[in-house]
Amino acid sequence: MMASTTSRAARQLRFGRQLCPTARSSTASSSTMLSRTFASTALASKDGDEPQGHLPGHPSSVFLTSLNDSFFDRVKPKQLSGNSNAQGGIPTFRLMDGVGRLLPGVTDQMVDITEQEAVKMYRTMLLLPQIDVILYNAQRQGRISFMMTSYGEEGAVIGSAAGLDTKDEVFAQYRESGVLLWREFSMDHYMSQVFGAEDDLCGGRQMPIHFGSTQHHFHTISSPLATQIPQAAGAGYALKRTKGRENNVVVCYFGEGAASEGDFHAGMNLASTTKSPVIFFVRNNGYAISTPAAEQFRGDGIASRGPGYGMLTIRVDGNDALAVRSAVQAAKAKAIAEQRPVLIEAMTYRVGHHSTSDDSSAYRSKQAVESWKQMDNPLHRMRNFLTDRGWWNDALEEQTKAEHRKTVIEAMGRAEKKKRPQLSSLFEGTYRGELPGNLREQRAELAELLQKYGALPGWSKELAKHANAGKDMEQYRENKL
Ligand SMILES: Cc1ncc(C[n+]2csc(CCOP(=O)(O)OP(=O)(O)O)c2C)c(N)n1
Repeated sequence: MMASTTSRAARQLRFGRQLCPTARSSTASSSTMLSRTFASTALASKDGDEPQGHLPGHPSSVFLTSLNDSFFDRVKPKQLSGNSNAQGGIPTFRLMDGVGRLLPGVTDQMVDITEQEAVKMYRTMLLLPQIDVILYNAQRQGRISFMMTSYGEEGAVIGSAAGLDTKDEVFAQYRESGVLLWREFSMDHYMSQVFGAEDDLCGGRQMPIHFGSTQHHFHTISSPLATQIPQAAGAGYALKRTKGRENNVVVCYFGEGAASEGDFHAGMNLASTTKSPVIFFVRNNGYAISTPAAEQFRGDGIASRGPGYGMLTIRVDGNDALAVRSAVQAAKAKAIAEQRPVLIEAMTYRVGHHSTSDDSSAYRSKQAVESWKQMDNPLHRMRNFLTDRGWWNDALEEQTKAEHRKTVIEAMGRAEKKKRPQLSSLFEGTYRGELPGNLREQRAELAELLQKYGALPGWSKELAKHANAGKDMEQYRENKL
């Protein structure tokens, strides 16, 4: 009898909300706040269904009768509730101070890293600025078309790479080539991609630094922002359903600017509702090209959005490579154990220009950039951490930088001498089987243009850079095939 009354009441609540006015009126006169746990408990059905409240979601939500107190614009992390002095929004996890000493209360045991791994992290972090400076200059000299650097974000990129397994699936934005380097992607492959050489894994069809490598579980980067976010959610769901991949996660990198795209919201919700093991790793570096974070959103960074999707969330000091590594390790463990996505917001600063198409002095002062290079510098902090333990010294620093420089310059020299892919390959690879008619037409048009203009100096100089110097296109004149 009780059970049928209860389920009838639950149905009424769901469809007609009959009991709500009673509950509200009885509370309004007596108190400003009343837990509605009692109502939910009373309405739990006999066979153990979820208790039905008058609203979906949170059955223990309290009633408020103060209209003003009922509006809210921020989430209060549980670590801060009860701490009336706490200010400054969502807290940030860090292990090292600004110069690389462990914070009070943090022990080596908590950091839990071997000398070998810590040194590998720092060596890879040091490689990034070497590549950046050499390729940035190469672009300025007209040798490559485009370049984006990782200056200032070495800790976020390498710290996160170190927290993952090399078989975890990566969906990157474009500033995370350090993840590939951590996974031993060769410098020859790196340079072949940037120079669009014949042996580039992407067939020379991508803009520089838009890497992809199946072997390294690194999905090819796309220029349109945020497209990787719903793709990562889908891949996370696929991973969840694939036998033998129980210990892997998907990690999806993006900038705080990309988080303004609709795809961000679609991807977050998809991963959350499908309970997929995805780590969403947002690099909040303060700028989306020329738009400072303060003009991009009004909420507390991107971390504040996690709870909106019911997502476990952590904000981490992105310039503390060890804290990032620990946060990613913990996020991965939770994503697998609890079968749910995790959002990590890494707070960092983009020290370099957005890309070679940008001059950041147009929208921020050089002085501000210089002070960021000093403050919380990820490389200095990691170096001091190692030096304090006797794991690093000045001689190793100089030697490593010289080795890196040599490796980068030599690989660049080799890539620059390589031929570009033969022109006809431009039309291949998107479709399996027969080429669609529109692409056959375009291929024939290019073949005819080459016949007409190929001998002109500008054209012939470019054609000579390709394997077969464009001769492979002759067979496609007049849309013959
Ligand atoms: C859909 C789309 N809109 C705009 C752009 C142009 N664009 C390229 S990068 C970028 C800024 C992205 O900023 P953020 O995501 O914060 O990454 P960051 O470059 O700071 O690492 C913009 C607007 C684009 N590539 N795709």
